[in-house]
Amino acid sequence: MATKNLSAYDASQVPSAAGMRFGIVVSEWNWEITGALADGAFETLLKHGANEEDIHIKMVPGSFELPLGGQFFAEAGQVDAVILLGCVIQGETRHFDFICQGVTQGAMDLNLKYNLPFIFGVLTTDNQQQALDRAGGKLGNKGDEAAVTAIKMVALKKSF
Ligand code: DLZ
Repeated sequence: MATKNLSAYDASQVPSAAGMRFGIVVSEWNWEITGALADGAFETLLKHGANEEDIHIKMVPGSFELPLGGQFFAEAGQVDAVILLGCVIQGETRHFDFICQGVTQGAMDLNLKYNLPFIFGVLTTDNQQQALDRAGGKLGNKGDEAAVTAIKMVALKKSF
């Protein structure tokens, strides 16, 4: 169980996102949650200096499709980082495990294949309340955290 607020960070330690280009891929499944994650990520990128026209948002049907949506961004070649946002909630079957395994491995593979940051902003929770708590609720917003991670990784890459 997360014990820290996902939106709590030292803003002075975040590089400027001015001039950085971002793709955001959002899963439509559990939209009440993922829409809030997307809002958090978008607002956080703007807060740190990204230009609105440099942030491109695309939807995919479910979290399983997030890696392919991310790959479409990479193949188009016009972003510096891609944020993958989804929410997988435990059900009665093992579907949860297969989706989580697929999206996690898929995201890692993309990072290394394209030498581009693909940020894992997927909530994997036991129930809806845990997800709400992490999508703008009492534990902050994982979308904010994903955006900050994206900015930091783009800056890191530029530093080499
Ligand atoms: C099918 C399914 C189920 C049962 N649960 C979720 C979920 O909790 N979160 C989510 O993002 N997607 C879910 N999906 C849809 C799959 O991610 C995927 O879209 C379908 O299996 C089609 O490939």
